[in-house]
Amino acid sequence: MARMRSLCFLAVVLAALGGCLGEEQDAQCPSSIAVRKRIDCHPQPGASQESCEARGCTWCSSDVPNAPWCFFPEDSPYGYARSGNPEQTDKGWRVTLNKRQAMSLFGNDISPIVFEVEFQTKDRLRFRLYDPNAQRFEVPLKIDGPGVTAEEANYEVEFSDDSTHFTIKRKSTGTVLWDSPLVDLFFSSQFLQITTTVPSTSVYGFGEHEHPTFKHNMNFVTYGMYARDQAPTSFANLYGVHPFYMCVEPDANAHGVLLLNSNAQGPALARAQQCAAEAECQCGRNTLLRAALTSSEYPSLQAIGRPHMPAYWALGFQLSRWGYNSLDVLNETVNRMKRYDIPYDVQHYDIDYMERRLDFTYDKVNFAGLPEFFKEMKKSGRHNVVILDPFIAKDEEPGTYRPYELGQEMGVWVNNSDGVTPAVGQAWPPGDCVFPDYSNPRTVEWWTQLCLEFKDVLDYDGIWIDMNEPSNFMRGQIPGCADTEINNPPFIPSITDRSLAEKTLCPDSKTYLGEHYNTHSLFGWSQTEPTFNVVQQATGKRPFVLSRSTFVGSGKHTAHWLGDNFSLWKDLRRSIIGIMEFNLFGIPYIGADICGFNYNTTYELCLRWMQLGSFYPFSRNHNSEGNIEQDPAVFGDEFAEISRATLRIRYSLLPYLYTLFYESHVHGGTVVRSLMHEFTSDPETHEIDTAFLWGSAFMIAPVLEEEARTVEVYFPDAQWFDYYTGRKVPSSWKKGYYTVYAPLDKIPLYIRGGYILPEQAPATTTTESRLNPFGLIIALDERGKASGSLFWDDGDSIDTIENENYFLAKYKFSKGHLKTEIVKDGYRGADTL
Ligand code: MIG
Repeated sequence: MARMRSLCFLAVVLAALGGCLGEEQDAQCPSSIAVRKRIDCHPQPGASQESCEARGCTWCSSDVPNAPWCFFPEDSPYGYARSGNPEQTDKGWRVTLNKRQAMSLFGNDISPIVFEVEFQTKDRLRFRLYDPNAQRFEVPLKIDGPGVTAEEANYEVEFSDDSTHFTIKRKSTGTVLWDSPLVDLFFSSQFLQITTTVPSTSVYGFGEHEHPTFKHNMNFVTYGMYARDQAPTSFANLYGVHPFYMCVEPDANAHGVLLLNSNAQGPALARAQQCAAEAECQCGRNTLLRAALTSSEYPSLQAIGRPHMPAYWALGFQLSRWGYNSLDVLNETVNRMKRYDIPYDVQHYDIDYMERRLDFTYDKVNFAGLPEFFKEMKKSGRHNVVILDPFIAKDEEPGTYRPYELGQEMGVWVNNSDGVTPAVGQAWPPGDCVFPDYSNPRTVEWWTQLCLEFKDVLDYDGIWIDMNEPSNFMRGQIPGCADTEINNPPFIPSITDRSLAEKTLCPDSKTYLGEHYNTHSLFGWSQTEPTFNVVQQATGKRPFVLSRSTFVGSGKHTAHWLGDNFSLWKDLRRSIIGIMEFNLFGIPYIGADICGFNYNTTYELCLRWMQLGSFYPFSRNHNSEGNIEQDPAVFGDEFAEISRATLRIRYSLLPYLYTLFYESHVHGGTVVRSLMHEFTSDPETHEIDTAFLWGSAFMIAPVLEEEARTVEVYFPDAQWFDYYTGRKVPSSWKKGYYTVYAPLDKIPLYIRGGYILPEQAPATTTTESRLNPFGLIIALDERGKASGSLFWDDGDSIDTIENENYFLAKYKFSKGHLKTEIVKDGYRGADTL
């Protein structure tokens, strides 16, 4: 039997929601453990009864798909036991754990280990498991808090009386949020496993993955995490790493858990019973498991850093294509966009603008006149974003390619295991290439200098950083990876190819922060902040950065898109899940390639995608090389008119969207959110991932199926108004699904009563729309009340909030009167509008 599991594996078990159904149990089994409660004792492939029993575990087959056949026995003598009493520390306490028996899954088990609890804030606690006798790699993210006493904290951490579990409880309700049996705990040099039980099956998060549903299925699914250049495919590890989940408790409280680890890892989710689920986490070598428990919204707390404030223009519609291949083709595209007057703010330039795919060059033949083209785009109120890859060609004629020569001189590359010679791989540029190590301050200096100089060549407004997993078109660098423990660990989580070197560098490569084994998934993250800073320096304006690889906290500096999706209806649908998840990960400025990247799109798919994509926070139509053109102006009059109309709705609501970004930048929280997020106590909403909200008040219910002319829309308990007519939906439409009409030219949109949304007359660019009159949409609730706010500033200056150069108004409507409270009057631009 081939079983797959991962390096950091997190399992989750649910408490009874009104009584459990019978547990499934195989009568033939020597064990009374319910099948769904089994904890895998042979997480690597190739288990047999012999190898299983040899390690003292129980072997028994099962019909339940993916259930482990080799599992820990009842009353397992393994794992760790507490030794002695907890000792007080600054912000909490710590206790020593000793291994109970010599049984090892992958060798080099560590004992004793320390379990430490810190009460960072009332709502956030962190626990760490570490080796007291060795310095191991830690993710260089400082997650700390002022500290509160155990009495002040809203959570209680306990070891059970018999010391076999540690649990975290919500004090106010007694709900157990975390419950780890110490017998399942493994802490060894290259393997870490922890299991826990969660209080419900409403579990969300874990990325970056393409998930078939927003709320996770718990039938022994495993989500491998390790940054990878991989087109979205179910259960494959993708570009970024976000080991975070949120769980909605049975009483509609919610908590989030971050497993702060950058090694290859693979949370697995299983449902222990009909009404319970179970989790395990197995991590890589040099692992410190640090879990930070937050209150309901992980990005709402300062823990990981709040999202950056995008420029106003960045909320406009954006166009991209890999494979314009010439300025003529691009010109034609732009002209037809103008001819149809389709709102459009940003043009992206993919690698075909470069000369032979060399960073910091442009193709002077096929894109002759590109610098002038940038200037014209600018003059028309638009902005330009250029792509840069992390690959630097090393074999150009001496004296002709400064990015390489300067980098070589400064010593900025990722090195081989010797720590001295640069790692050499192959990717887009001709010949061999080297990889800048952005975790090295010298590399940041080098990158900054080149990006600043390039600004004089192409007057860009933003930088798109692609392929920064980092990708490499080989398995490891030249000449391949040595067969060592670090390159071939005894256990590899369920990541694609079960190799840490496939499509990237060897794990033993050296970066400034440490071995690639530990820092691999931090590559894109480490490139992002320096790129943000240099764009800011180069433009003197609010930076735009679009990064493919992200990690915990990336939202502070970057936008993200969901990668190389396919022009398929399934991908249209799943993009909603992706944008909701990235909002949970603190990267609200997120979108998917509209009309799909891989494959040729079709008229209807692309049209429905333009409608949905008009409501992505990051709204960009992008296409891969060799596919038919798919910009909204290429399919003729009807298509262009529908796209124009939908984008004009987006543009008119941009003041609302911008205000939501302000809120998320200043207070945390999401911009796009699920219905569950707003109507948490309605269990029906927990499953909904076909519709979503902008903030609290604007529901988007797109058509997701071919030939469909209706949509089943769930209306949670609130007063809803049809956006198009301003009319109330029928008063009987409460807490239920209703069929609404959605002809080809319409995406169903609803406004929630009780809210005030600022709007502004739309135009072809935000540069123009920002000069138009404002309005307020006031949607009353059943009591005739509504409230809302408007944030406004000049849209692209740096730090307008910190410098108080902004306008903020709060609106309240009741008893037929609108009251405006000016909270901040630091920006005048809106006065006359
Ligand atoms: O190997 O730059 O995800 O958006 O168009 C492909 C070319 C490299 C991958 C990106 C995609 C981009 C493409 N890039």
